[in-house]
Amino acid sequence: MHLQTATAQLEHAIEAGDEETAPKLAEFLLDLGAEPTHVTAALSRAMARLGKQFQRLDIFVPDLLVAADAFEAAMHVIEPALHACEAGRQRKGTVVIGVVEGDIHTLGKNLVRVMLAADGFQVHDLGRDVKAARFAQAARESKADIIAMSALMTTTMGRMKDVIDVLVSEGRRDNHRVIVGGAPVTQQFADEIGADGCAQDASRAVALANRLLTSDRPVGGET
Ligand code: B12
Repeated sequence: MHLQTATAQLEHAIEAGDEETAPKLAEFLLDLGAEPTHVTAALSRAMARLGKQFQRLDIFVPDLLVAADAFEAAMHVIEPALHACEAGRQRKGTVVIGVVEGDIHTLGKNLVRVMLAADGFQVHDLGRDVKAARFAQAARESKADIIAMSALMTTTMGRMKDVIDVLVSEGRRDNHRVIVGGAPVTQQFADEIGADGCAQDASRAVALANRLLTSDRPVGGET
């Protein structure tokens, strides 16, 4: 089977919520010599299409749930491949990552986590529905260089500012870089809430994290 055909079939398997076929096709693509990021891009495209169908009421929450399971199953195959690509890299900074309070969309955050870890960052994943105080506490305890927040809904993205407010009120804003992302998050929004940057996908998130750690302002400092 051709790379293009297998990629299309993988996207179809995600959209159909086929938890058994999706990882097999992901594996097959890797065997064909596809880059792991080629596969993750296909997974993301499928979810984006589902989002549009969901918005048009062509599909419903249970459809998204089975698609999410298929996505996760494929990611289990991709994750070791991503790490293998980056094997031998030296440890970079520490990142605390999570999905903000009220939000349970984890797939994007997981992809960012996996790619940051594969690039050599030490990543502490706080999971989903994470309260502002918890982000701040975890960052303090792990002396995180970067706090990475994900939000997928216009109704929850405002919670990102709460985390920055906690850091400011504790006098620790300068100890950590703050990066934000998720479908509704824009550069303008990141600027408005005083974040240090945002990125539209996991590869750009990794580039952003690297860029921030090599710029002037010291981070991960004293608590
Ligand atoms: C899958 C999905 C679900 C699944 C999530 C399963 C899971 N385990 O994550 C389930 C079924 C649980 C779900 C539930 C709901 N969902 Co939903 N969901 C989606 C959907 C279709 C795809 C999201 C996704 O996983 N994308 C794939 C990943 C890979 O992409 P991503 O998340 O965007 O992440 C990438 C980038 O954004 C970036 N990124 C992400 N995080 C970060 C963080 C940092 C720091 C950086 C730098 C970058 C970065 O990099 C990632 C990788 O490339 C979106 C549609 C969409 N367009 O986003 C709707 C969507 C987000 N959901 C929506 C809604 C309304 C809901 C529900 C309220 C539905 C309901 N009636 O119950 C609930 C909310 C539950 C809650 N409290 O959170 C709306 C939100 C509308 C809004 N207000 O903004 C959307 C936009 C659908 C729509 N078009 O209406 N959902």
